[in-house]
Amino acid sequence: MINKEVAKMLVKQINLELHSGYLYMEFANFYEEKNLPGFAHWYVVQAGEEYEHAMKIRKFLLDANEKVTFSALADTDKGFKTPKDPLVAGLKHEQFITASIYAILEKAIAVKDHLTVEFLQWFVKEQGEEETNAQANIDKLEMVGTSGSALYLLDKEMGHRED
Ligand code: OFO
Repeated sequence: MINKEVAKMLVKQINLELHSGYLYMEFANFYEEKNLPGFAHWYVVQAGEEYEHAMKIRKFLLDANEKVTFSALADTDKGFKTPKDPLVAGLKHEQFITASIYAILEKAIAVKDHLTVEFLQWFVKEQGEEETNAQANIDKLEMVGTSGSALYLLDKEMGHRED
């Protein structure tokens, strides 16, 4: 039903999506430590989204009768110093994930795996949103600058994220 090499790339993508969630939970750990519970919440919600992305790919593969197995997750980035550091790392990470999705899509196009090409359209759109959100978080924090009270309010706003 789907091309074997493409299926292999999708299995790897499951690992990357789970790793994204792992990474974002590490961001949340950092923000908790910095007394920014709103930012921590935002990334806990984001980690949940990443889990959903992984499960979406898993289901697609299983529905196509492909074998799915999991492998170890890579370690997370640590050593952040300022509240902006994880946000910048988050944008870079999403750009990396977008490139990975594009690589699978390009392979699927090359081998005429139309089912996967169609399936990945959702991820193409989603990655556009992920990068926009990551950039928006950086922009907001830059706007706030070093003002403690503005950061407090921004943290409150981040804490309102529902999905
Ligand atoms: Fe799954 O979108 Fe972020 O990584």
